Amino acid sequence: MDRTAQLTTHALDRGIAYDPPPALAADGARGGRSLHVRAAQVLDDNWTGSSTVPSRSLYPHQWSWDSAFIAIGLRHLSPLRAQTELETLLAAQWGDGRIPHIVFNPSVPLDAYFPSPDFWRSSTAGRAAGAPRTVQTSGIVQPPVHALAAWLVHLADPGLSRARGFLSGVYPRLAAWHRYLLHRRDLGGGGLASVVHPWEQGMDNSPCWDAPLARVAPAPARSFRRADLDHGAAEDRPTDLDYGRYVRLAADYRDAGYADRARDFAVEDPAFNALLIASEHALARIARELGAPGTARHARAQRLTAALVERLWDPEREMFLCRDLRDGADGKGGGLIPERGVSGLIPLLLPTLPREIVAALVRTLDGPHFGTGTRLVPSYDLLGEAFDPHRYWRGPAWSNTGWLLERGLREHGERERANALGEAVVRTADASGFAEYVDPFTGEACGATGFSWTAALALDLHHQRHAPHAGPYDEPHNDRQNLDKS
Ligand code: 9WN
Repeated sequence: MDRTAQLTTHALDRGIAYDPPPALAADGARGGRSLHVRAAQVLDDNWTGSSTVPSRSLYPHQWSWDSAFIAIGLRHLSPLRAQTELETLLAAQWGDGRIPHIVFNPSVPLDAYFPSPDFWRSSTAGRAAGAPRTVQTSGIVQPPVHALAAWLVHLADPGLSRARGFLSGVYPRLAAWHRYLLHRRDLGGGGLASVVHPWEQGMDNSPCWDAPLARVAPAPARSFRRADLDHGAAEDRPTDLDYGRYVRLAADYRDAGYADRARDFAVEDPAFNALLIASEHALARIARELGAPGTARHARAQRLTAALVERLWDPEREMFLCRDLRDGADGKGGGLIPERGVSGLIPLLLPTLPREIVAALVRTLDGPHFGTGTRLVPSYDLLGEAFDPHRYWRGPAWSNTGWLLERGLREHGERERANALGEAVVRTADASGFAEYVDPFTGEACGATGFSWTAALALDLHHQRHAPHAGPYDEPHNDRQNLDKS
């Protein structure tokens, strides 16, 4: 059997695909099982055969940015499964380039999750935008973490990746995805991508959305039935009023054939754009691996970083803010929303961020608005009026934002801070049963347990501890400079 076939057979085993390396097996052992094994078990339980559900109970389909984070962890268990996770998602891409935020599993009953496929009606309402006919999807998007994930997945096993043509298969789709965001979604005209629904940004009920959402007339409560409350505690979830507004925005977008133009809700978000930029840098690396120069993509990523600073940086608050495109004009088409969400720290990821902005972001992370003393970073301002340590994106700590900030700190040489944050994320993930989110002070589990990205990213951070020589893009440090010039 050749190497690819061997790997394929091995990785397709449904059990825990890889035995952990000895150092990882011993590390963090609890009840005789290591963190590696416990996290792998979650990912195994949530694997459907071609992708991974975020949670069997609460989110029983494939979600876009979840799959990217999941692939980043899965690469340590089965690089093949990690590649498949991304390929399955990308197969549901629309003709206009958008990657839908949910790809529905047809064998799951319609009432298991709301809004279900009969709400989105992708294959009819999305026809003009090129929705696929063979699979049902939602019509909105989520943050573009995918090219970054594809690059990290490739690096986990370049031999398998080349043998399967993984990067050459995903590259055109990822390029079309970025094109869609940069062209169709530049609703503010300043070069950044906008989100047209809070679900698109991924931090659904962040207080940053309260003001722009207040303008939206909610759909009547009797017109839909929430399925999330069958599985999650009402006090940990968005309110019914939030849901009424989510439904109204999504229905209006659908009824307009998912056409992109300025809408009731249109916001430029720092995390969404920072992820697009980080992914554009990753796409440059992918291009280079495929034999094309990545120079133009690195240059575009640098221009986008400058636009992010120009449009969203708030020097007084020392963090990035969201721009509400429908607010009274401030000369840049809209106004900055004066709320501190964790999203405004995520640009720390970006390699060409000006030095003084990096220093300011690190101060903000340590300061009274985000410094918890536990090292966990809350999703929203500890001193903000709307802060709630248990309610979804209004205060709890999430491991995906922890993972992104850990990476940002490492990128800018803040090794000790990165280590402390990474350790806090891993420890809390494990102790909480891989909870969806946690109280940032106590680590108490909130939302679903056995949550896929919590397990995947804990696994990734855990492996990273044992590969201290890897740089932020997982290449050895001395390869980095050459890559940046490519
Ligand atoms: C709506 C799946 C998703 C995450 C989001 C998170 C939550 C959905 C919901 O779950 O959103 O997309 O029903 O609340 O906010 O970030 O991708 O895990």
